Amino acid sequence: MKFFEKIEPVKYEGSKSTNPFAFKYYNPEEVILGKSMKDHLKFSMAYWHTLTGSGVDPFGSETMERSWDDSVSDDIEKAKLRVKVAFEFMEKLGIEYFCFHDRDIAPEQDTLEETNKVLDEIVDVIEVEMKRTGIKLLWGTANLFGNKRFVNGASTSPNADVFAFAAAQTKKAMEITKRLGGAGYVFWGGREGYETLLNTDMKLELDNFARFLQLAVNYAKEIGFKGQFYIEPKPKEPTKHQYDFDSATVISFLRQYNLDQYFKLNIETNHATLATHTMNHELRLAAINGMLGSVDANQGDLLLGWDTDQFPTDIYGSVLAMYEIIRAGGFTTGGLNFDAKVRRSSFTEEDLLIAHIAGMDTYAAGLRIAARLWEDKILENNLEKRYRSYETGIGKKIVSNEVGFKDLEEYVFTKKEMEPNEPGRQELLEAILNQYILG
Ligand code: XLS
Ligand code: NI
Ligand code: NI
Repeated sequence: MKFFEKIEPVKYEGSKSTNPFAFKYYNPEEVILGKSMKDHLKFSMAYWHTLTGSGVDPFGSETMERSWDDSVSDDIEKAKLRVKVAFEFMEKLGIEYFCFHDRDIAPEQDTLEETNKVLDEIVDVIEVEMKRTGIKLLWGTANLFGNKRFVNGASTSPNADVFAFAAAQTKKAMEITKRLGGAGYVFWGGREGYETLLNTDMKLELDNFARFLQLAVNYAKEIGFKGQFYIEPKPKEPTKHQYDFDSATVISFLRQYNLDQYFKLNIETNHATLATHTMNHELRLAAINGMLGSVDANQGDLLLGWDTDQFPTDIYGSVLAMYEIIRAGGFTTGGLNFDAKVRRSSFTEEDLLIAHIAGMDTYAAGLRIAARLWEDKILENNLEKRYRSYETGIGKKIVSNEVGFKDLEEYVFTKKEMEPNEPGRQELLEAILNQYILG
Protein backbone atom coordinates (compact mmCIF):
# COMPACT_ATOMS: atom_id res chain seq x y z
CA MET A 1 0.00 0.00 0.00
CA LYS A 2 1.24 3.47 -0.84
CA PHE A 3 0.45 6.29 1.54
CA PHE A 4 1.89 9.33 -0.19
CA GLU A 5 0.64 8.38 -3.64
CA LYS A 6 -0.98 11.72 -4.33
CA ILE A 7 2.22 13.56 -3.55
CA GLU A 8 4.89 13.86 -6.22
CA PRO A 9 8.53 13.48 -5.20
CA VAL A 10 9.58 16.84 -3.79
CA LYS A 11 11.62 18.87 -6.29
CA TYR A 12 13.65 22.07 -6.20
CA GLU A 13 11.65 24.94 -7.67
CA GLY A 14 13.65 27.93 -6.44
CA SER A 15 12.90 30.73 -4.04
CA LYS A 16 9.97 32.17 -6.03
CA SER A 17 7.96 28.96 -5.88
CA THR A 18 4.66 29.06 -4.01
CA ASN A 19 4.27 25.30 -4.03
CA PRO A 20 4.38 24.12 -0.40
CA PHE A 21 5.60 20.71 -1.61
CA ALA A 22 8.70 22.04 -3.34
CA PHE A 23 12.17 22.97 -2.15
CA LYS A 24 12.93 26.67 -2.38
CA TYR A 25 16.63 26.48 -1.46
CA TYR A 26 17.57 22.80 -1.39
CA ASN A 27 18.81 21.69 -4.79
CA PRO A 28 20.35 18.29 -3.94
CA GLU A 29 22.79 17.95 -6.85
CA GLU A 30 23.90 21.59 -7.00
CA VAL A 31 27.59 21.86 -6.23
CA ILE A 32 28.71 24.25 -3.50
CA LEU A 33 32.35 24.45 -2.41
CA GLY A 34 33.15 21.46 -4.59
CA LYS A 35 30.51 19.15 -3.13
CA SER A 36 26.83 18.52 -3.86
CA MET A 37 24.38 20.07 -1.42
CA LYS A 38 23.08 16.65 -0.41
CA ASP A 39 26.60 15.49 0.48
CA HIS A 40 27.22 18.58 2.56
CA LEU A 41 23.96 18.31 4.42
CA LYS A 42 23.40 14.54 4.71
CA PHE A 43 19.81 14.88 5.89
CA SER A 44 18.44 12.17 8.10
CA MET A 45 14.93 11.35 9.31
CA ALA A 46 14.43 10.63 13.01
CA TYR A 47 12.24 7.54 13.21
CA TRP A 48 10.93 8.31 16.70
CA HIS A 49 9.40 11.69 15.95
CA THR A 50 8.35 11.12 12.37
CA LEU A 51 6.89 7.62 12.67
CA THR A 52 5.95 7.24 16.30
CA GLY A 53 5.32 10.81 17.47
CA SER A 54 1.68 10.97 18.51
CA GLY A 55 1.24 14.53 19.70
CA VAL A 56 0.70 13.68 23.37
CA ASP A 57 1.71 16.34 25.84
CA PRO A 58 1.37 16.46 29.64
CA PHE A 59 -2.10 17.97 29.24
CA GLY A 60 -3.61 16.01 26.39
CA SER A 61 -3.73 12.84 24.33
CA GLU A 62 -2.74 11.93 20.76
CA THR A 63 -3.57 14.38 17.99
CA MET A 64 -1.68 13.02 14.97
CA GLU A 65 -3.73 11.72 12.05
CA ARG A 66 -1.82 8.80 10.58
CA SER A 67 -3.88 6.70 8.18
CA TRP A 68 -1.32 3.87 8.18
CA ASP A 69 -1.48 3.52 11.96
CA ASP A 70 -5.26 3.26 11.77
CA SER A 71 -5.13 0.64 9.04
CA VAL A 72 -3.80 -2.18 11.28
CA SER A 73 -4.31 -3.01 14.93
CA ASP A 74 -1.66 -5.64 15.63
CA ASP A 75 1.44 -3.95 17.07
CA ILE A 76 3.97 -5.98 15.13
CA GLU A 77 2.10 -5.60 11.84
CA LYS A 78 1.88 -1.89 12.55
CA ALA A 79 5.64 -1.73 13.12
CA LYS A 80 6.24 -3.44 9.78
CA LEU A 81 3.88 -1.13 7.97
CA ARG A 82 5.58 1.90 9.51
CA VAL A 83 8.87 0.76 7.99
CA LYS A 84 7.27 0.84 4.54
CA VAL A 85 5.77 4.26 5.22
CA ALA A 86 9.11 5.55 6.54
CA PHE A 87 10.97 4.60 3.39
CA GLU A 88 8.24 5.88 1.09
CA PHE A 89 8.34 9.15 3.03
CA MET A 90 12.13 9.48 2.77
CA GLU A 91 12.00 8.64 -0.94
CA LYS A 92 9.48 11.43 -1.58
CA LEU A 93 11.78 13.90 0.12
CA GLY A 94 15.07 12.54 -1.16
CA ILE A 95 16.29 11.98 2.41
CA GLU A 96 19.14 9.48 2.23
CA TYR A 97 19.66 8.63 5.91
CA PHE A 98 17.63 7.77 8.98
CA CYS A 99 18.21 7.19 12.70
CA PHE A 100 16.30 5.09 15.20
CA HIS A 101 16.11 3.82 18.76
CA ASP A 102 15.52 0.08 19.08
CA ARG A 103 12.11 0.71 20.63
CA ASP A 104 10.95 3.08 17.88
CA ILE A 105 11.10 0.41 15.23
CA ALA A 106 9.72 -2.52 17.22
CA PRO A 107 7.42 -2.77 20.24
CA GLU A 108 8.85 -4.11 23.48
CA GLN A 109 7.60 -7.56 24.57
CA ASP A 110 7.45 -9.23 27.99
CA THR A 111 11.04 -10.48 28.01
CA LEU A 112 14.23 -9.25 26.39
CA GLU A 113 14.51 -12.48 24.39
CA GLU A 114 11.04 -12.00 22.89
CA THR A 115 11.71 -8.33 22.25
CA ASN A 116 14.91 -9.19 20.42
CA LYS A 117 13.06 -11.69 18.24
CA VAL A 118 10.51 -9.13 17.18
CA LEU A 119 13.27 -6.59 16.66
CA ASP A 120 14.99 -9.00 14.26
CA GLU A 121 11.75 -9.43 12.30
CA ILE A 122 11.44 -5.68 11.84
CA VAL A 123 15.12 -5.32 11.00
CA ASP A 124 14.52 -7.87 8.22
CA VAL A 125 11.93 -5.53 6.71
CA ILE A 126 14.21 -2.51 7.15
CA GLU A 127 17.06 -4.32 5.47
CA VAL A 128 14.92 -5.08 2.41
CA GLU A 129 13.77 -1.46 2.20
CA MET A 130 17.33 -0.17 2.56
CA LYS A 131 18.44 -2.38 -0.31
CA ARG A 132 15.49 -1.33 -2.44
CA THR A 133 16.01 2.41 -1.93
CA GLY A 134 19.72 2.84 -1.14
CA ILE A 135 18.77 4.79 1.99
CA LYS A 136 21.37 4.37 4.75
CA LEU A 137 21.43 4.26 8.53
CA LEU A 138 23.17 7.35 9.95
CA TRP A 139 23.09 5.97 13.48
CA GLY A 140 21.26 3.63 15.75
CA THR A 141 20.71 3.85 19.49
CA ALA A 142 18.94 2.16 22.38
CA ASN A 143 16.06 3.66 24.27
CA LEU A 144 17.29 3.34 27.86
CA PHE A 145 14.82 5.80 29.36
CA GLY A 146 11.22 5.02 28.37
CA ASN A 147 10.54 1.79 30.24
CA LYS A 148 9.84 2.18 33.96
CA ARG A 149 12.78 -0.08 34.84
CA PHE A 150 14.95 2.95 33.97
CA VAL A 151 13.22 5.16 36.50
CA ASN A 152 16.53 5.81 38.32
CA GLY A 153 18.71 5.77 35.21
CA ALA A 154 20.27 2.99 33.14
CA SER A 155 24.05 2.64 33.54
CA THR A 156 23.86 5.16 36.40
CA SER A 157 21.02 3.38 38.17
CA PRO A 158 21.67 2.40 41.81
CA ASN A 159 20.28 -1.03 40.83
CA ALA A 160 22.97 -3.29 39.31
CA ASP A 161 20.32 -5.41 37.56
CA VAL A 162 19.24 -2.32 35.65
CA PHE A 163 22.87 -1.71 34.64
CA ALA A 164 22.95 -5.30 33.38
CA PHE A 165 19.68 -4.91 31.47
CA ALA A 166 20.87 -1.68 29.86
CA ALA A 167 24.06 -3.46 28.77
CA ALA A 168 22.14 -6.39 27.30
CA GLN A 169 19.80 -4.04 25.46
CA THR A 170 22.68 -1.95 24.13
CA LYS A 171 24.48 -5.10 22.97
CA LYS A 172 21.50 -5.98 20.80
CA ALA A 173 21.07 -2.41 19.53
CA MET A 174 24.73 -2.37 18.49
CA GLU A 175 24.30 -5.68 16.71
CA ILE A 176 21.35 -4.48 14.64
CA THR A 177 23.11 -1.18 13.90
CA LYS A 178 26.06 -3.17 12.63
CA ARG A 179 23.82 -5.48 10.63
CA LEU A 180 22.23 -2.48 8.90
CA GLY A 181 25.61 -0.94 8.14
CA GLY A 182 25.05 2.01 10.50
CA ALA A 183 27.67 4.75 10.15
CA GLY A 184 27.38 5.54 13.83
CA TYR A 185 25.90 4.71 17.21
CA VAL A 186 24.61 7.34 19.65
CA PHE A 187 24.66 7.38 23.42
CA TRP A 188 22.27 10.01 24.64
CA GLY A 189 22.23 9.83 28.42
CA GLY A 190 18.46 9.39 28.76
CA ARG A 191 18.04 9.37 32.52
CA GLU A 192 21.77 9.34 33.26
CA GLY A 193 21.77 12.12 35.83
CA TYR A 194 20.07 12.85 39.12
CA GLU A 195 17.50 14.93 40.93
CA THR A 196 19.09 15.39 44.35
CA LEU A 197 22.42 14.65 46.01
CA LEU A 198 20.50 13.65 49.14
CA ASN A 199 20.10 10.20 47.58
CA THR A 200 22.87 10.07 44.96
CA ASP A 201 26.38 8.61 44.94
CA MET A 202 27.65 10.85 42.16
CA LYS A 203 31.14 9.33 42.05
CA LEU A 204 29.89 5.75 41.67
CA GLU A 205 27.31 6.80 39.05
CA LEU A 206 29.92 8.60 36.94
CA ASP A 207 32.37 5.70 37.26
CA ASN A 208 29.63 3.27 36.19
CA PHE A 209 28.65 5.48 33.29
CA ALA A 210 32.25 5.40 32.04
CA ARG A 211 32.44 1.64 32.71
CA PHE A 212 29.35 1.13 30.58
CA LEU A 213 30.84 3.10 27.69
CA GLN A 214 34.07 1.11 27.97
CA LEU A 215 32.06 -2.13 27.77
CA ALA A 216 30.40 -0.82 24.61
CA VAL A 217 33.82 0.01 23.13
CA ASN A 218 35.02 -3.50 23.99
CA TYR A 219 31.98 -5.11 22.44
CA ALA A 220 32.27 -3.04 19.25
CA LYS A 221 35.79 -4.43 18.86
CA GLU A 222 34.57 -7.94 19.58
CA ILE A 223 31.90 -7.88 16.85
CA GLY A 224 33.88 -5.72 14.44
CA PHE A 225 31.48 -2.77 14.54
CA LYS A 226 33.39 0.03 12.82
CA GLY A 227 30.76 2.77 13.12
CA GLN A 228 31.53 6.00 14.98
CA PHE A 229 30.40 6.23 18.61
CA TYR A 230 28.82 9.54 19.61
CA ILE A 231 27.73 11.08 22.89
CA GLU A 232 24.85 13.53 22.65
CA PRO A 233 25.13 16.22 25.32
CA LYS A 234 22.06 17.60 27.06
CA PRO A 235 22.08 19.62 30.30
CA LYS A 236 18.70 18.73 31.79
CA GLU A 237 15.44 16.93 31.09
CA PRO A 238 14.43 14.35 32.01
CA THR A 239 16.70 14.64 35.07
CA LYS A 240 17.56 17.96 36.68
CA HIS A 241 21.31 17.36 36.38
CA GLN A 242 22.18 15.35 33.28
CA TYR A 243 25.77 14.07 33.42
CA ASP A 244 26.37 14.87 29.72
CA PHE A 245 25.66 18.57 30.29
CA ASP A 246 27.29 20.12 27.21
CA SER A 247 30.22 19.68 24.81
CA ALA A 248 32.79 20.86 27.37
CA THR A 249 31.52 18.53 30.11
CA VAL A 250 31.39 15.52 27.82
CA ILE A 251 34.86 16.13 26.39
CA SER A 252 36.43 16.36 29.84
CA PHE A 253 34.48 13.32 31.08
CA LEU A 254 35.72 11.26 28.13
CA ARG A 255 39.29 12.41 28.71
CA GLN A 256 39.12 11.66 32.43
CA TYR A 257 38.18 8.05 31.72
CA ASN A 258 40.48 7.64 28.69
CA LEU A 259 37.55 7.22 26.35
CA ASP A 260 38.07 10.27 24.16
CA GLN A 261 39.65 8.40 21.25
CA TYR A 262 36.49 6.30 20.80
CA PHE A 263 33.86 9.02 20.80
CA LYS A 264 32.75 12.13 18.97
CA LEU A 265 29.81 14.34 19.77
CA ASN A 266 26.32 14.41 18.33
CA ILE A 267 25.27 17.97 19.01
CA GLU A 268 21.63 19.01 19.16
CA THR A 269 20.53 22.61 18.71
CA ASN A 270 17.80 22.53 21.33
CA HIS A 271 20.17 20.97 23.86
CA ALA A 272 22.65 23.79 23.28
CA THR A 273 19.84 26.23 24.01
CA LEU A 274 18.96 24.41 27.23
CA ALA A 275 22.62 24.64 28.29
CA THR A 276 22.42 28.40 27.65
CA HIS A 277 24.93 28.08 24.85
CA THR A 278 24.59 28.89 21.19
CA MET A 279 24.69 25.97 18.79
CA ASN A 280 27.77 27.42 17.09
CA HIS A 281 29.55 27.55 20.46
CA GLU A 282 28.86 23.85 21.02
CA LEU A 283 29.96 22.97 17.48
CA ARG A 284 33.18 25.02 17.66
CA LEU A 285 34.16 23.51 20.99
CA ALA A 286 33.68 20.01 19.60
CA ALA A 287 35.51 20.89 16.38
CA ILE A 288 38.60 22.33 18.01
CA ASN A 289 38.84 19.14 20.05
CA GLY A 290 38.51 16.96 16.95
CA MET A 291 35.14 15.68 18.15
CA LEU A 292 32.55 17.24 15.86
CA GLY A 293 30.68 14.17 14.71
CA SER A 294 27.02 14.67 13.88
CA VAL A 295 24.15 17.07 14.43
CA ASP A 296 20.59 16.74 15.67
CA ALA A 297 19.13 19.62 13.71
CA ASN A 298 16.12 21.13 15.42
CA GLN A 299 15.38 24.28 17.37
CA GLY A 300 14.01 25.21 20.75
CA ASP A 301 11.98 28.14 21.91
CA LEU A 302 13.97 30.67 23.87
CA LEU A 303 10.94 31.52 25.99
CA LEU A 304 10.42 27.93 27.09
CA GLY A 305 12.75 25.96 29.31
CA TRP A 306 12.29 22.57 27.71
CA ASP A 307 13.26 20.48 24.73
CA THR A 308 10.52 21.43 22.28
CA ASP A 309 12.33 19.73 19.38
CA GLN A 310 10.87 22.02 16.72
CA PHE A 311 11.77 21.71 13.08
CA PRO A 312 14.57 24.17 12.30
CA THR A 313 13.31 27.27 10.52
CA ASP A 314 15.68 29.86 11.99
CA ILE A 315 17.99 30.97 9.17
CA TYR A 316 20.38 32.89 11.42
CA GLY A 317 21.02 29.72 13.42
CA SER A 318 21.36 27.49 10.37
CA VAL A 319 23.90 29.87 8.77
CA LEU A 320 26.07 29.91 11.87
CA ALA A 321 25.78 26.14 12.36
CA MET A 322 26.65 25.41 8.73
CA TYR A 323 29.54 27.84 8.98
CA GLU A 324 31.01 25.78 11.83
CA ILE A 325 30.46 22.55 9.92
CA ILE A 326 32.19 23.92 6.81
CA ARG A 327 34.97 25.37 8.95
CA ALA A 328 35.52 21.94 10.53
CA GLY A 329 35.86 20.36 7.07
CA GLY A 330 32.32 18.97 6.78
CA PHE A 331 30.74 15.73 7.95
CA THR A 332 32.48 12.39 7.61
CA THR A 333 30.36 9.77 9.38
CA GLY A 334 27.79 12.27 10.62
CA GLY A 335 24.95 14.27 9.12
CA LEU A 336 21.97 16.49 9.90
CA ASN A 337 19.38 14.41 11.68
CA PHE A 338 15.96 16.02 12.14
CA ASP A 339 15.44 15.23 15.79
CA ALA A 340 12.30 17.32 15.44
CA LYS A 341 8.59 16.86 15.78
CA VAL A 342 5.67 18.66 14.20
CA ARG A 343 3.71 20.84 16.58
CA ARG A 344 0.76 19.17 18.24
CA SER A 345 -1.66 21.16 16.13
CA SER A 346 0.16 20.34 12.88
CA PHE A 347 -1.52 16.96 12.90
CA THR A 348 -2.00 16.10 9.23
CA GLU A 349 0.22 13.86 7.10
CA GLU A 350 0.86 16.87 4.86
CA ASP A 351 2.21 18.82 7.83
CA LEU A 352 4.77 16.06 8.35
CA LEU A 353 6.09 16.49 4.83
CA ILE A 354 5.99 20.27 4.92
CA ALA A 355 7.89 20.34 8.23
CA HIS A 356 10.71 18.28 6.73
CA ILE A 357 10.77 20.47 3.61
CA ALA A 358 10.98 23.56 5.82
CA GLY A 359 13.85 22.07 7.83
CA MET A 360 15.74 20.96 4.72
CA ASP A 361 15.29 24.35 3.08
CA THR A 362 16.43 26.16 6.22
CA TYR A 363 19.70 24.21 6.33
CA ALA A 364 20.13 24.44 2.55
CA ALA A 365 19.81 28.22 2.77
CA GLY A 366 22.18 28.15 5.72
CA LEU A 367 24.70 26.21 3.66
CA ARG A 368 24.45 28.60 0.71
CA ILE A 369 25.01 31.66 2.87
CA ALA A 370 27.70 30.10 5.06
CA ALA A 371 29.59 28.92 1.96
CA ARG A 372 29.76 32.51 0.65
CA LEU A 373 30.92 33.81 4.01
CA TRP A 374 33.58 31.12 4.04
CA GLU A 375 34.69 31.73 0.45
CA ASP A 376 34.96 35.46 0.96
CA LYS A 377 36.88 34.80 4.19
CA ILE A 378 34.92 37.54 5.92
CA LEU A 379 35.28 36.14 9.41
CA GLU A 380 38.57 34.33 8.89
CA ASN A 381 40.35 37.47 7.60
CA ASN A 382 39.01 39.40 10.53
CA LEU A 383 40.33 36.75 12.93
CA GLU A 384 43.72 36.83 11.30
CA LYS A 385 43.88 40.57 11.69
CA ARG A 386 42.53 40.58 15.23
CA TYR A 387 45.07 38.06 16.52
CA ARG A 388 48.04 39.22 14.46
CA SER A 389 49.99 40.20 17.58
CA TYR A 390 50.69 36.50 18.07
CA GLU A 391 52.36 36.21 14.66
CA THR A 392 55.53 38.13 15.53
CA GLY A 393 57.59 39.45 18.43
CA ILE A 394 56.55 38.64 21.96
CA GLY A 395 53.23 37.13 20.80
CA LYS A 396 55.05 34.58 18.71
CA LYS A 397 57.25 33.72 21.68
CA ILE A 398 54.15 33.24 23.86
CA VAL A 399 52.43 30.83 21.49
CA SER A 400 55.59 28.89 20.88
CA ASN A 401 56.00 28.49 24.65
CA GLU A 402 59.39 30.18 24.70
CA VAL A 403 58.79 32.61 27.56
CA GLY A 404 57.96 32.49 31.26
CA PHE A 405 56.58 35.04 33.73
CA LYS A 406 60.05 36.51 34.34
CA ASP A 407 60.65 37.10 30.61
CA LEU A 408 57.24 38.68 30.26
CA GLU A 409 57.87 40.95 33.22
CA GLU A 410 61.14 42.04 31.68
CA TYR A 411 59.38 42.62 28.37
CA VAL A 412 56.81 44.90 30.03
CA PHE A 413 59.49 46.80 31.99
CA THR A 414 61.55 47.50 28.90
CA LYS A 415 58.69 48.18 26.53
CA LYS A 416 56.92 50.66 28.85
CA GLU A 417 54.04 51.42 26.47
CA MET A 418 51.60 48.71 25.48
CA GLU A 419 50.13 48.37 22.01
CA PRO A 420 46.65 49.93 22.09
CA ASN A 421 43.57 47.66 22.04
CA GLU A 422 41.48 47.55 18.90
CA PRO A 423 37.69 47.53 18.75
CA GLY A 424 36.00 44.12 18.37
CA ARG A 425 33.66 45.48 15.69
CA GLN A 426 30.83 43.16 16.61
CA GLU A 427 28.08 45.33 15.15
CA LEU A 428 29.94 45.73 11.88
CA LEU A 429 30.33 41.97 11.59
CA GLU A 430 26.68 41.43 12.45
CA ALA A 431 25.68 43.94 9.78
CA ILE A 432 27.85 42.18 7.22
CA LEU A 433 26.32 38.87 8.24
CA ASN A 434 22.88 40.39 7.61
CA GLN A 435 24.01 41.45 4.14
CA TYR A 436 25.10 37.91 3.39
CA ILE A 437 21.78 36.58 4.63
CA LEU A 438 19.59 39.07 2.82
CA GLY A 439 21.69 39.26 -0.36
C1 XLS B 1 16.44 13.64 23.55
C2 XLS B 1 17.45 13.27 22.59
C3 XLS B 1 17.22 11.94 21.89
C4 XLS B 1 18.47 11.47 21.21
C5 XLS B 1 18.49 10.03 20.88
O1 XLS B 1 16.35 14.77 24.00
O2 XLS B 1 17.59 14.30 21.66
O3 XLS B 1 16.16 12.03 21.01
O4 XLS B 1 18.73 12.20 20.07
O5 XLS B 1 18.32 9.21 21.98
NI1 NI C 1 18.67 14.26 19.91
NI1 NI D 1 16.43 16.49 22.30
